[in-house]
Amino acid sequence: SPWDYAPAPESRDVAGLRPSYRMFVDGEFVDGSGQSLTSVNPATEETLAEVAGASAADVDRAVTAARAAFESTWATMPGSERAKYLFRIARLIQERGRELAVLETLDNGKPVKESRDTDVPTAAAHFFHHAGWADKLDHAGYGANPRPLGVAGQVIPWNFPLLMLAWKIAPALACGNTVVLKPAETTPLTALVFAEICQQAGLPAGVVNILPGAGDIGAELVAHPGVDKVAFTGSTEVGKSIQHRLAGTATRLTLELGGKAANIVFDDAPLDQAVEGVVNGGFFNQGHVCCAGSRLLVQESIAEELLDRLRTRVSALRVGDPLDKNTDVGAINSAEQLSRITELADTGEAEGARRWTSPCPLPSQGYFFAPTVFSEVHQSMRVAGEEVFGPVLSVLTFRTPEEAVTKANNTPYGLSAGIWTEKGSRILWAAQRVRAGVVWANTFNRFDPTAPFGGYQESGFGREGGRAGLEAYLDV
Ligand code: TXE
Repeated sequence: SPWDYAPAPESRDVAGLRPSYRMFVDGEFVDGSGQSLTSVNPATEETLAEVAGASAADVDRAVTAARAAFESTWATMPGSERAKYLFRIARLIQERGRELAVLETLDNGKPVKESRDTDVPTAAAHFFHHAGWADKLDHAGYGANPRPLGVAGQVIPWNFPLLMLAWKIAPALACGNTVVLKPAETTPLTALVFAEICQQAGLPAGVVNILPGAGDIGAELVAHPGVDKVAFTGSTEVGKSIQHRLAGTATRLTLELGGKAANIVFDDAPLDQAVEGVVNGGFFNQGHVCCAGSRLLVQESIAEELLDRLRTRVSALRVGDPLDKNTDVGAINSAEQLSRITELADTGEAEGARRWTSPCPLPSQGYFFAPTVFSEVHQSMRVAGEEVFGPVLSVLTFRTPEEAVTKANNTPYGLSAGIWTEKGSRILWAAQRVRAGVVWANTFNRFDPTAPFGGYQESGFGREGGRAGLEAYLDV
């Protein structure tokens, strides 16, 4: 069987796990005065570490430290000096890459080949890219004096803990802002190793502060009057609540929320390549991806053939131990997320879609969900409209390019889309009509710090990466 292979697990010792972790405020690791968190390995359900939790008073302390650092050093330091710190941080992420990859995999459940080949190198790339901006802002056509905004309050989710941190912190620091960041409650560990990296890089105290905590601490942080700019990545529901909370204040806000991306496969598409892209779109990172290609729109004439090939390919995905370098699909991040996925997938069957489940055996312990493909899906079904955020792909068909675009746009979201065709003219035609912040052509899930990433409609507003991402942290 395709799953018979000699496992070559990455050693968990590499992660340098400690029994407990403290929060990072004003350049020091300190105890929190809030509810402590327990970090659990979702692949085994074992406890990894106890983590200090922040209270409202800790939020206040961290924002005060960030303000002091902003005013005393960071904002007025020459960009060429800030660049040196960012380059140092980037290099330290690379040097400690294996440790970070294994720790991320333990804490999050994602396959180590993904944390090793995507999360960690892309996080380092974001620091390298923004380091390169820090000393050029005065010459980038913004006029005499582009200014940082002040203290950034940043809240991130659990699906790409280190990478989302890099997306948030690198541009903020490059522009001269200081940061208070709250990682997600289920995945705080790599953020705290990142805090160590800040110390190692000699970053001035207070420039970066990391406060582990649950949603209530995120709510305290975004509403703190000392915060000038809020950047949030997470659920659409919480994003909307933050928008309400900040209405009428002068706080700047960018939101990166959910998605329900369409991967559109035309009848002239290079099919082998399309199958790989569809699998990547649906199952990369267990489908815990805001821009996941969770809706496959396939042209009717090739639907059967594509589905056959897809099932064969998905059958070969190895689901299991995330530390095994051969694993393709790891663990679902939490018991809560597993039950959300299970519930939503069950509605697909109840509403009449055809359910196919990968025959790959699942481990007996841990939070796992077998890759699932729903065919005969109609647009009114919940699996076609709602973000599953799990390894579940819904397949719909279309006859004409116009119908494909209409169906792709039939969503309140608008984060990403994929187009598969040999025709360049069709790529341009469809990309202009699909309402999505990112449209990939004959590829999927490509991330690069030079390219702005962000959504339309209920996927949020603001961009991360590229020049647009930088401008979210500047007054010009
Ligand atoms: O998200 P939350 P959850 C979607 C996905 C998933 C669903 C629920 O569909 O199934 O959301 O996931 C912090 N004020 N996405 O519950 O609650 C929280 O502590 C400020 C898509 O994990 O939005 C965490 O740090 N902050 C998404 C972060 O928000 C608050 C990624 C995200 O948690 C808060 C994650 C509040 N009131 C989930 N409440 C994407 N765009 O990639 C919670 N938080």
